[in-house]
Amino acid sequence: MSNYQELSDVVIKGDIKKVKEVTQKLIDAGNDPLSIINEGLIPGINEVGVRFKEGDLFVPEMMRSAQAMKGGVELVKPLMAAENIPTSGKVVIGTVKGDLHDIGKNLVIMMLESSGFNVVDLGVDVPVDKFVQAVKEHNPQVVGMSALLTTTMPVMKAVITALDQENLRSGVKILIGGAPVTPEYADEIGADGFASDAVVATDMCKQVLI
Ligand code: B12
Repeated sequence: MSNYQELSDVVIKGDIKKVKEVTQKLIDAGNDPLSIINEGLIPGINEVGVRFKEGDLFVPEMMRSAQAMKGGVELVKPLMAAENIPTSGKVVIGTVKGDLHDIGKNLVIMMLESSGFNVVDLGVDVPVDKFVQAVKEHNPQVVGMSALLTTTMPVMKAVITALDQENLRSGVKILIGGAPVTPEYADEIGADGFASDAVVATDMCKQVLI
């Protein structure tokens, strides 16, 4: 019998083969795909962060765990495939310049797409002008920015300032997220919202369209 704790443990170990195996078993046993992510994979990678901070493991291990987690997410992804809903809006999203973390951003994209949103993924390490260009080109209702490092959070402010300067804020809501980001920070830099996880992010994008 596989359980969520076992899945977290194999993410912590960075064992991609086992992560895939346990994820598949949980899927086969009929577990909810979102619970597999939220109760198995995410607690595992979060524990990796804690151990990294404490100096119990290092970047190569963190990298292996990230790869292992992605292996699990890939298996769950098809199960979240778009229910037959018409496209409800367009979101441009990226991880800001200097930051290579994309697991959380990709989960947000997965949830948005499975809720019928059309998502333009700018990837990681996205410079300010690329966000600005993308808003001009795609005319989205929402711009999403992800930052996982305290050192890259200020780039989100730089993007907002640039969009303001180009008069591109009307009709575009800016949502920010990532582990170190807070609602207070969102207020401080003039973002329209903050979401702590992919489900909340998707709900907020839906609200923008109402
Ligand atoms: C995996 C990981 C890595 C992997 C990333 C692989 C990848 N492809 O993403 C690798 C090994 C590459 C890595 C590298 C580094 N990392 Co790192 N990493 C992590 C770790 C363990 C997990 C991050 C993660 O994926 N979490 C799981 C996801 C699901 O959560 P999430 O990202 O928060 O996303 C959710 C929400 O925040 C929200 N959300 C996210 N984005 C968005 C966007 C929008 C628009 C919205 C609305 C919502 C939203 O929804 C998501 C889904 O629920 C964290 C620890 C942690 N707890 O955050 C450290 C952590 C972020 N890393 C850290 C550090 C220091 C580094 C390095 C500098 C290490 C080094 N010395 O080289 C480098 C930096 C590289 C760079 N330039 O970016 C520190 C940051 C400390 C700080 N205060 O800034 C952390 C906090 C670890 C620690 N405790 O010290 N890392």
